[in-house]
Amino acid sequence: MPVPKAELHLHIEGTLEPEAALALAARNGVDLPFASAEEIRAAYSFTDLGSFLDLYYALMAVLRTERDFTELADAYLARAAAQGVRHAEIFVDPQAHLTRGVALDTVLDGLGAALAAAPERHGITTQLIICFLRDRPGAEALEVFEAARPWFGTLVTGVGLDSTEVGCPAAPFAEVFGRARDAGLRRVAHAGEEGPPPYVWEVLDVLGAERVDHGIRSLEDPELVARLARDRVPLTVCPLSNVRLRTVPDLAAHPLPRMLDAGLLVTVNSDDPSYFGGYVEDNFAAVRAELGLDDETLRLLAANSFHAAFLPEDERAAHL
Ligand code: ES4
Ligand code: ZN
Repeated sequence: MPVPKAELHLHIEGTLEPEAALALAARNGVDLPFASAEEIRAAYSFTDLGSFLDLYYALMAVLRTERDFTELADAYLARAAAQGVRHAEIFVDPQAHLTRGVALDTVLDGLGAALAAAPERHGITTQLIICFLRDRPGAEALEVFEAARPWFGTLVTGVGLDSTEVGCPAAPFAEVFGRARDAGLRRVAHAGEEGPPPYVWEVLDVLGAERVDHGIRSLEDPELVARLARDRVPLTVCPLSNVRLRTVPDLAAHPLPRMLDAGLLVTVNSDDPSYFGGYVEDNFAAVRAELGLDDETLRLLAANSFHAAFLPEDERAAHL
């Protein structure tokens, strides 16, 4: 049995499996430049974050109706449950859908139906984090934020920041992150995936991020490591993602053990599991096999996931 854990870094659009993409393309009359699941999998050969994002955004074209989003999330939750996930804080990219004509209520109500059913159906509690695309304008993020207010507190519990990192400063999102704080939402941001330490400092100091997604390059700056350790800022690390996007040369070279040794609150997550070769327990199994982490360290990583989760203390305690 996989160890019980929380998944804190999971893009719901990144759970779209090739077979599901083809079925949705047929059902919705969407033309895809791929004729088979094998052809789609053959395109999963990435050289960096950008080459992945191109395919990730292209395949989303098949997601059109509320039902599509419900089925997408339900399929993820079924797989997550089998991998020991008891609590999932799920990212969604509303702008990736709005910009191609899919309305916000289609996305959020569709996901919301699956998430509402998840405790009974899959034994998983959930939260939803709306992420803003950092390669698009801050003003657009503000519009999406305001449009999503009806779902705050009930479905949407946080905001995040993702997509292209290098060359896209976080500062234009300071206003929307401030409004999120004022609205009682939690704040996370991708940083230090491809970008050097100043990108991590920026999401901490300018956005007030409470968790850093990836953050693997933080080790290059001892002062940053000291800050992250002192404040117990969780880092949601995604080992298989880092290998597939070539931010690390191979799993054996992954900085996860050094991050643990440095006293950082590290968690292991799957990011975009359909694209990166595995769900969260597959990531646990990979770091066990390739980094030689022992059972005690794996249990620590699982416990960290509940410490880093945005759960009320009584629910956190029930998992530990
Ligand atoms: C992402 Cl791996 C990764 N990095 C940044 N943004 C993303 N959106 C979806 N997956
Ligand atoms: Zn991510």
